[in-house]
Amino acid sequence: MAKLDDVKDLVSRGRSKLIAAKVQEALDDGSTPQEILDAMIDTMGEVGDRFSRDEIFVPEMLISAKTMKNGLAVLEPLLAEGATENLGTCIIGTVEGDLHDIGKNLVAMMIKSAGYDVIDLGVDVKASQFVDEIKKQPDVKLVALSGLLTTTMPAMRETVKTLKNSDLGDFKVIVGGAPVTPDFASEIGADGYAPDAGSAVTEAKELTA
Ligand code: B1M
Repeated sequence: MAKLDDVKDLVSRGRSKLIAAKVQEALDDGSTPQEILDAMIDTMGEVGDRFSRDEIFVPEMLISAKTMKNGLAVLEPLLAEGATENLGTCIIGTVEGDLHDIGKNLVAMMIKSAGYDVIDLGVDVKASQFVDEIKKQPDVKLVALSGLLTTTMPAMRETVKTLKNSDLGDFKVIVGGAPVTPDFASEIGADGYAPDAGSAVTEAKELTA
């Protein structure tokens, strides 16, 4: 679909001011929010591949990320599920040392729309910050950890260990992000793993039911 290709092209070239209108055009043209989201995620993968090949550098990755965020803002109300019940509190963050937040934001958005009260601690979140926030909240059912760098997988392991040893209540820990595998998740003692934002909701509901 031509409009979908235009969306991909704008994300790829980091044209952050033009993307919102183009996403709307793609919607008007008949593309579904999920198709547009998938197209943008694919394009970010291609951006990452170009970075790996030294064809682009960090600033280009950054403006593509900004462009995707602006595009996502248009899709957000359409992707939201419309919760019918309150499922408790979810504390989410990207683990220490890691600044990637688009996937984490997507997971936060989907989990919120499923009916959780989401407290987003942002990026580069230390284990102790998760613990401090859990202590402040009365009804934590889920702690969600995102990580995009192989170099921050030890921080994810450390955070899960800290949470599991904390004796702070009956919450579940779910992990995800490109380098995270189901095996890694179970090895570090997480209760759940999800490969993408949609399945994070399914997994969260199963864990906290
Ligand atoms: Co970075 N970066 N980056 N980066 N970046 C990657 C991750 C990389 C794969 C690119 C590459 O080399 N091909 C690579 C990591 C390699 C590795 O570790 N194996 C990399 C690198 C190396 C780096 C730096 C080290 C570069 C440098 O400085 N030399 C640096 C690290 C900074 C730091 O974090 N300390 C860096 C910096 C950056 C920017 C800041 C420029 C920017 C991030 C901006 C931002 O997030 N606000 C950036 C970007 C944009 C990328 C790529 C291109 C795109 C990431 C993205 O947003 N994808 C990325 C390449 C790639 O992903 N292929 C890359 C779209 C997003 C929707 O997908 O986040 O994977 P993702 O989320 C998915 C799933 O993973 C999952 O759901 C989402 C889909 O629904 N998911 C969860 C995520 N969290 C989840 C949690 C869950 C469940 C599912 O449960 C709790």
